[in-house]
Amino acid sequence: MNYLKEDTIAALSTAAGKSAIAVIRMSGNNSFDILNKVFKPSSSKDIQIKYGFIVDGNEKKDEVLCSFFYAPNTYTGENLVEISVHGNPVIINEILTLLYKAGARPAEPGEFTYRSFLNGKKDLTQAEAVCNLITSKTFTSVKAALNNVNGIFSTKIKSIKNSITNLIAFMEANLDHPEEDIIFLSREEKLSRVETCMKGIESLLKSYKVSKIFQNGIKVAFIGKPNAGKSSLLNAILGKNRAIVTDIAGTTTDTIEETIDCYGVPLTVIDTAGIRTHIENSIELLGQEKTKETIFSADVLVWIFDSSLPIDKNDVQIANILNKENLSIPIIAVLNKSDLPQKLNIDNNPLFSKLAATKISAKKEIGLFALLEKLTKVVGVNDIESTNLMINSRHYTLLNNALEALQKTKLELSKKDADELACFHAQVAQNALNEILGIEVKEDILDTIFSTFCIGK
Ligand SMILES: Nc1nc2c(ncn2[C@@H]2O[C@H](COP(=O)(O)OP(=O)(O)O)[C@@H](O)[C@H]2O)c(=O)[nH]1
Ligand SMILES: [Mg+2]
Repeated sequence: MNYLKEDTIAALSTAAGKSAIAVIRMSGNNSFDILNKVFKPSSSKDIQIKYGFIVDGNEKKDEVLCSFFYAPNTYTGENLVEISVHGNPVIINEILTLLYKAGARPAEPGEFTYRSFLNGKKDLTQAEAVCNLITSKTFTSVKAALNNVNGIFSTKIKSIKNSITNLIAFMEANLDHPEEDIIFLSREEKLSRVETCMKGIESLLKSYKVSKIFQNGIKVAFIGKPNAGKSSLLNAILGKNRAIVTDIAGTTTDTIEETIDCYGVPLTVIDTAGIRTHIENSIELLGQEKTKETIFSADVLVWIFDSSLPIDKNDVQIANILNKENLSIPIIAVLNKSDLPQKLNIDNNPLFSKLAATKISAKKEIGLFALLEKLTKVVGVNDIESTNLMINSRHYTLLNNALEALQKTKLELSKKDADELACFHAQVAQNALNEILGIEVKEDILDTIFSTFCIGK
């Protein structure tokens, strides 16, 4: 133990895991100095903290700190209190029961954030990102979620929407004053503005695929014949002995799954039972069935070969399984055991020649970074830095709707005297963008969004 009293110490005080808030405590002479180095105060919020006791009549229930946040400068926009209590579920339940008895009711999932949205503290994209901020699995996805919470995504949407609103105003002016020969905005200028808006939307749509990968991660299955080194590769990538490695073929009979942060992508790697023509027992048979299921649910396959041996009937069997299933997912061939004399040649065999191969040694940890890099590229994550927004499927659908409506606007504008229809389609695009921001959005859509939140957020 390192119990030097002069040190300033810091640790998480609340339970580990995902929750609406967590408290980090720091104590020591340098606490304030250290905090000043990393904390940027940004609000003039009226906050008051009081020390005291939660009581039931005369009976003390816990020693607590109550933070009072005064409306409207609070998370929800209403008067808000945070009670810091001792982290024992018994105490927590007791205090909640007291609050409910005294007149509060249990909050629904996401209801604090819902109120923040209703009170105009956050638009819908910002409110949605609060949930992503909690569930994001890597630093990169946290950063993207934070950008959304801070309104970077909504600013982009608002700017496109404002251009459309502006354009609609010009078109309506023309429609309202047909008798006057004034041209408020030339046809070319209108077209060029529509095209600029379309480009803006297209660029956001492009980020969707990568954004989804950063949020949901990708599933990579390690397949190959027994003893190729699948479990060794899993362990080498994880940096720990998660799977049993032996030179006895058929050691891995169940699938083993772990998630790592691979250049910001949550990468779930799955070690599978080796596939071979000769099966020793029913456990191995079940294991191989599971391997096949894993192959179907994976986003990428890493097919591991033992490069110290020539191709054998087991490799051929795997090739046949993969060919038969006509899989559309990417397959990376990994030639393992590059540290041993090389006897494998897959180039001249039509069953394997299409595979782009990567040489590694799982045992000596050679070529692992190149393999991970290849994995992220294969799923379409090329420019990690460009992925700084969180675009979900709701946004994606609405952005597509907006784009389609702008395409129609453009088409009408290129015809003669079709300003009315052009104007109509521009309004459809405007509505879709409004829905992204949560303006005029239907109640049931809001319910669906906020019901996925955790209680207390
Ligand atoms: N020389 C060498 N041996 C390896 C390498 N990778 C795995 N092995 C050995 O090959 C055997 C089978 O490895 P294992 O990871 O259990 O293979 P699996 O059946 O595909 O999971 C073990 O004895 C490992 O130590 C490597 O890169 N080089
Ligand atoms: Mg294994």
